[in-house]
Amino acid sequence: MNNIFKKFPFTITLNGGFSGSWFASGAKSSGYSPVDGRVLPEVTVNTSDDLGRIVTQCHETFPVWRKVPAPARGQIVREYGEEIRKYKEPLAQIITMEMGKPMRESLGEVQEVIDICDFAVGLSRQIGGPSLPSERKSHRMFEQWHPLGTIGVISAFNFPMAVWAWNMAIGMICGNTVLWKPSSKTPICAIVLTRIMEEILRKNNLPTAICSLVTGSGAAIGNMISSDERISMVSYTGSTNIGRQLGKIVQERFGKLILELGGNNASIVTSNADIDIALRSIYFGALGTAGQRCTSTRRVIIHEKIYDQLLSKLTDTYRKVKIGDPFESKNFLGPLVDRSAVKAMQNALVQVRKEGGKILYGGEKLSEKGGCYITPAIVVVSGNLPVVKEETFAPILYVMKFRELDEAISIHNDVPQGLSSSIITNNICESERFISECGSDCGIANVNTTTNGAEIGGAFGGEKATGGGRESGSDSWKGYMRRQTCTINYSGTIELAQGIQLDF
Ligand code: UN1
Repeated sequence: MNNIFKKFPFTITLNGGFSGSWFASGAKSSGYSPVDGRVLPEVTVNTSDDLGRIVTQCHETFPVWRKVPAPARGQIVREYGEEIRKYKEPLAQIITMEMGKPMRESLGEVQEVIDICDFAVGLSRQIGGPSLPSERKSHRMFEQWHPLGTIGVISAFNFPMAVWAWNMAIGMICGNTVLWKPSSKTPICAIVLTRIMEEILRKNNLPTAICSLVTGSGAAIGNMISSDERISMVSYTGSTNIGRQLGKIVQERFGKLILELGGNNASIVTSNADIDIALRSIYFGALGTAGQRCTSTRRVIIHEKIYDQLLSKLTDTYRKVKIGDPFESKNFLGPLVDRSAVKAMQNALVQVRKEGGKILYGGEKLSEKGGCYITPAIVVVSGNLPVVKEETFAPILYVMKFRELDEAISIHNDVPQGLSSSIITNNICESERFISECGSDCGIANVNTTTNGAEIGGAFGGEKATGGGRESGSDSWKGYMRRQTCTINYSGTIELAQGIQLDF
């Protein structure tokens, strides 16, 4: 890791907290790399007292930042994106080292950081509301959007850079200060990204606490962020269970929330599917990031006519998948993030067997260094068994059969989560039904492509137990601002709405 740090033109100290300066008074902790089990550099994490100080700084910086015109805020984000472009390779290496995703995907993740910065720069000249007809003469009514304050971004290990970047880039151009609590599995990614932002803000004579960082225990710090009234909005990406708890705390104080929780994404493959497209979509959907994306394909619902053919091709492809060191480009599947993820995968497989599922392939722990490598599993199930309804963050693909499309759609929707979905078909009626109001109940519904790998330009998020939040593109920026409806009377007299007369 120290060799990677040398590629940056500044020193990187691993004090996990930043708000104008780097500090951390908690314990020193060091993780291990899932790539080979080597111990990662020690990070000093924050205490709850540190957090209090960081929130104060970040919050007190807000009045300065909100007065910077939005397009000028966009220029800061533009400069940041340009800096990230320069360090794409070492940043990707840090991701791979810290959480184990293959380099090709880490490079993709850094690209996502760059893309959202570009998107936010354009957006910084577009955030605004409509002008609306007033029912009163010589009155003008319109909507405008104001910054919220400090936003707390609690992100997960699986996208240790991109998910923060979605929130940071949009949050910053909207005029908010941003406090980031990364996953405790990936503090180094967060320290380096924040360090780059510090340089940009300093160069522009802006208070560096605009983008602050806190590391440490997820439970303690997450709860504190959620209950702190000075944090106007909490954007949480992670499990449905934690999201439910944090959501209640934020809601209790009427804070704003963006929840990006579990997915249980399925692809329906109909008898009119191009089998090769189905195979490739499922392959990347289920195996990308070793099944550790919120959008990973976890279930495949296959028409009975092509079931045997597709399943046998899928199993053959799984047999051939190259598993190993994620720094080596020949390998498609890297390790899981840590040994507890391996355990969780094995537990789910034991459970599904008990519930009547049949493991067709995989699920073995491999002997590679670090103890985090597994073979991906294909499991045949009769439907949404209890364990199938849960999100296991691992490459387990549950396969089911259907006869009628309506039946497939109802199997598809019969899970608590509602993030992403896809249908593989060349029949326009089938695809239209799938994306209609009677089709997929997910926030993302794709045709002839993967459930994962969403572009930053679209709104990202899902329904039901996925939490309902939207981040990234389209009009997701509205979640980062407060709306104000204004009525201006230039009539020279007073007229009330709804025809109400004054009696004097
Ligand atoms: C996530 O897993 O939390 O759609 C984010 C994708 C990525 C983002 C996933 N662009 O797979």
